[in-house]
Amino acid sequence: MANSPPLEPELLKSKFLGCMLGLAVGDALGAPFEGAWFPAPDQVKAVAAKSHLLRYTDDAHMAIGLAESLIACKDLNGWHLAEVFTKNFEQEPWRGYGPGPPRIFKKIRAGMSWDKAALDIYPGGSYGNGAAMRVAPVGLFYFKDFKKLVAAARDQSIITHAHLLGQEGAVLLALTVALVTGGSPAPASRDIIGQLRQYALEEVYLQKLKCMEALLETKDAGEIASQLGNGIEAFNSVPAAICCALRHPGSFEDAVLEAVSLGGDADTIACMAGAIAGARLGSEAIPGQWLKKLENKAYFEELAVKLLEAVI
Ligand code: F2R
Ligand code: MG
Ligand code: MG
Repeated sequence: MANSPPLEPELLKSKFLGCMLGLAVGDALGAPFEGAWFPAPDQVKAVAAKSHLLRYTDDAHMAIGLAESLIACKDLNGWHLAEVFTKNFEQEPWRGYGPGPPRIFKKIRAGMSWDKAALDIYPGGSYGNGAAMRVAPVGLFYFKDFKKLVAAARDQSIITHAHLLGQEGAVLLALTVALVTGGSPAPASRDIIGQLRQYALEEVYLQKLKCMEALLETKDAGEIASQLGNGIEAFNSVPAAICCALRHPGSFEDAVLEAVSLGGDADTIACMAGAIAGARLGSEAIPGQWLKKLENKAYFEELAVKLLEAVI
């Protein structure tokens, strides 16, 4: 981040680990509640406590692909990333992917260009939250350069989510991750909202960012879902996830449990909130009883460290 003093290497490592582990933990905690009606935080904790394995879904699976490609190419390369997404989906198609991406991967496998395959699945491209749910590694990789971050967040979207509303959801999520990664202490929640408002171009996001300030203080979490949404569309989930993370700047657990408790697209909202909360607070803030059950925990850690090595 421009004008900020450099962070201590150990602190930065903890933040990169916190982001990659946090998105996976959020996805796995939310997965049993995707489509549920406002589950209570205690119910979410109880289900996690009974599980032997916290299994992640397409959200974290695609974030893995994005991290792998950024590490391999040392930049966002659309051709390479499209191939990695396609290969990873072919290896684990059972991760609960949205309806559009598997059709796009088939076209990419048949030789279609990475920036064309998504254009005719939905009118104007998809505005689903699939581009935002996976974008956190872009926020880490480009946390010092917001111009490159915005371009990379859009390019990685175009592979599956070409609609401007899908792209903008990814830009806002990646920017939030970068803002909380680069500052120590991270900027105050109101300042983050103010910065996001300078980058938002689409009216629906501008309007929701405006509502978010008042929601920072509300006691009624149901208001978040009713004003910001809890659905599969990027504009109905990215603002809610950012809001949950910004409402709880000192607690990973509270941010993620609140995100799951919104119901609707619970795994995805919690994945995005977990990425932000983990990047802000570091890996030590993630409850150990969740971390020790996280599927492929060591691989998320390996990717976080390699992403960090690529940027310092
Ligand atoms: N797929 C799911 N959940 C379904 C249940 C999974 C089940 N548990 C299992 O085990 O299989 N969740 C995942 O999908 C979401 C991300 O979806 P993505 O990648 O954005 O998909 P898609 O198809 O691009 O868009 C989703 C829907 O948005 C609407 N939509 C998008 N663009 C539109 C447009 N231009 N016009 C009209 N509608 C548009 C459509 O309804 C799409 O189906 C995450 O929740 C992830 O967890
Ligand atoms: Mg999912
Ligand atoms: Mg979901």
